[in-house]
Amino acid sequence: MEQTLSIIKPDAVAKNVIGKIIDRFESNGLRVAAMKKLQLSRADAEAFYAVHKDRPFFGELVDFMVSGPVVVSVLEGENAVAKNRELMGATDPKEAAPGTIRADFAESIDANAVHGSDSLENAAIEIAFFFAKREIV
Ligand code: IDP
Ligand code: MG
Repeated sequence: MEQTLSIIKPDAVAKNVIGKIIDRFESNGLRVAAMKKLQLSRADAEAFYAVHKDRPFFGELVDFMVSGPVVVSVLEGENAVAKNRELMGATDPKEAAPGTIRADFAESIDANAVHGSDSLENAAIEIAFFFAKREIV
């Protein structure tokens, strides 16, 4: 059993497809162990994406992540980290495989509907960023 962090980004929340995205997880062997909707502050977004702080798109990424509310979840299941990444599809929705969340719900490489942890180690760090232990059940 693994846990991973998922974020439904502001573009997908604005499109009112939270339920459709969560259904992709639930229909593919993942369960929601924790979930909340919140508005990230600029400090939150900068801290969460600190690994990308030297990338040219960092400013745009932060602007986008604070542009509206997000839904943050802990997803649990067998190979949850890799399974979530598979269901998400490639970072650029134009390159995402048909039937993936980004192919179906995302518009562009910056407004790409979802975030998912890229390793078990980062999943633990990202889960702890958003959730207290007692909120994960
Ligand atoms: P990932 O979300 O598929 O793991 P990362 O490379 O970790 O992709 O990038 C984090 C986020 O930064 C992406 O999801 C996307 O929102 C944004 N991003 C990545 N590359 C670009 C780019 O070239 N232009 C604008 N935004 C980008
Ligand atoms: Mg990433």
